[in-house]
Amino acid sequence: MANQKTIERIKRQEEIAKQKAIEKKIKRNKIIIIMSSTLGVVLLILTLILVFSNPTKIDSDGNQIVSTTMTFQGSKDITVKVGQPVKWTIKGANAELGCMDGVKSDLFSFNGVFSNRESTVRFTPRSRGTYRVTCSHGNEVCIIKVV
Ligand SMILES: [Cu+2]
Repeated sequence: MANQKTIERIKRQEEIAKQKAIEKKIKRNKIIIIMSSTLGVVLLILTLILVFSNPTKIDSDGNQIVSTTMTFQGSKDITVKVGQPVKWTIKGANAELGCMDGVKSDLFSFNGVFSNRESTVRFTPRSRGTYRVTCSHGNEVCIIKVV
């Protein structure tokens, strides 16, 4: 009888040890999941900061390189630095952009064609500020921030 009890006790202890090992494993997996999701969130935030801070690219001639797409809704707003020439490539997304083929602002005027092609607008912003870009008859196409 005493032997039987001892065997049962040992079995119980073994079961408890097994249970503890499983719990340890689960705990470790939880830590791994939390760490990797934290890392994922951090990477996502860094990517978003990089995308939205929109660091200006500079070509070998010192031009600030910007490119956007022109649709019937206009173009994405751009941010450029003061005193440095800008090479702004605008790609027309639609075949017929109509009045939006010509754009103007206090920084430049451009009578090119964006419909179904890519055109480059060049200007050098001389003073900081927020500039409206409009189509040929005055509707806002986008905003240029000079910083
Ligand atoms: Cu218009």
